[in-house]
Amino acid sequence: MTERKFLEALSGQTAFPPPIWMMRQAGRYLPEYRDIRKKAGSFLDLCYNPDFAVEVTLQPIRRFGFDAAILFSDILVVPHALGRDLRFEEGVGPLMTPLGKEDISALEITGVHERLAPVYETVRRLRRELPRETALIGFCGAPWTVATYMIAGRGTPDQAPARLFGHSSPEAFAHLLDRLAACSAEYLIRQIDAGADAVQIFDSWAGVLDEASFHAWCERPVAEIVRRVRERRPTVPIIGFPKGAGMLYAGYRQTTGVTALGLDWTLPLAEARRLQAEGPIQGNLDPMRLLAGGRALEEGVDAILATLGGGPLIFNLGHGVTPETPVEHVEAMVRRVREAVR
Ligand code: 1CP
Repeated sequence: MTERKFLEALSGQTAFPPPIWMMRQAGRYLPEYRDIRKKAGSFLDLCYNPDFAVEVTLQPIRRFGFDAAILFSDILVVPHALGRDLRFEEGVGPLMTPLGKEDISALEITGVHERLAPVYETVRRLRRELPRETALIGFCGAPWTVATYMIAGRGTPDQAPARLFGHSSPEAFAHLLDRLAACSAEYLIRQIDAGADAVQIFDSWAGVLDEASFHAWCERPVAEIVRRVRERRPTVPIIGFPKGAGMLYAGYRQTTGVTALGLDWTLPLAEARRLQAEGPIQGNLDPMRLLAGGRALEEGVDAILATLGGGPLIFNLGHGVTPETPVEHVEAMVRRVREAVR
C-alpha cells in the first residue's frame, strides 16, 4: 500500500486499486461496536466520550485496514451544541424539539466550541493512535440537512416540514442556514487543527429539492463553509456529498469549491466518469449490493472499478452501511477492491 493513498486520490492522483473506506464504517453491523454501545449508555454519551469514540473509530480500521478513518460522532452534535435538545431513540433515530422561526435568534452561538471540546479531543487522540498511512476524516452535516432535523424534530421521508418552512419563511430560513454555515465552518477548522487530514460535508437530503432551492439551500451554504475553511486552512481537501443530487451534481464542484464529489449509487457510472474528468470522486456502491453479497456485490464492485478505476477515485458506498450487513460481506468487498487488476 502506498502511504496516504486516500490523500493522494484527493490531490487528483490515480491509483489502482483505489483507496477504500465506507460511510458509517463504525456502527451496529460490528459486534465490537454493539459491545461499546452498551457500555457507553446513550448514543450521545458515546459521541461525547473520547475514550469510547476513539475506540469505535478504530474498530473498522483494525478489522479491514481501510485507507481512511472517519471521526465517530454525528451531524446533530452541532445543533445540540447550539442549545437544541437532542436524543436518539432505539429504532426511531434522532428526536429534537421542532424549531420555530422565533427560536433561530435564540441559538446559543457563544460557548458552542466549548461544548464540542470532547469531539476535538477525540480527533487529537485519533491522529496520535492511527497508523501514519491511515488518513483521518473530520465531518459536519451541511446546513440544509442539519436544518431538516431541527425543523421536523426527527427524520422524515421527504423533508416536507423543512421545505415548507423554507418556502413560507425564506428570510428566517436563510438566517438559520447562515448561522449553521458559520458554526459548521469553525467546527471543521477546529477538527483540522486537532488533526483531521480531510473533511466531508454530508448533505444527505440534497435530493429532495427543486433546482432553485438546491442552489439556495444546498450549494450556497456549502460554498460559504468551503470559503471560510479555505480562507484559514487552504490546503485541506474537502469532500462534498450532496446525496441524490442527480443532474445537479454537474455544477456542484464548481459552485461550492469542494475538492471531491461524493456520489450516491443512483448516479449513472458514465455521468460519474464525466464528473471525474474535473476532479476526484468518491463512491458509489449501493449498500444493498453489500448487504446481498455474492454476485450482486461482485458485479457492483467490478462495474465501478472498470468505469472509474482509470481516474482519481476513492472507493466507497453510495450511502452508509446498514446494521444488518454481514461482516463477511465487507471483508469480501475489501478483498475484491484490493485484489483487482487492470
Ligand atoms: O444506535 C446507534 O448506534 C446509532 C446509530 C448512529 C450512528 C452509528 C447514528 C444515529 N449516527 C451514527 C454515527 C454517524 N452519523 C457517523 C459516524 C461515522 C461513520 O460514518 O462511521 C456519521 C458520519 C454520521 C452522520 C449522519 N448522522 C448523517 C449523514 C450521513 C448519512 O448517513 O446520511 C445523518 C443524516 C445523521 C442523522 C442520524 N444519526 C443517527 C441516525 C439513525 C440518523 C438518521 C436519521 C434519519 O434520517 O432517519
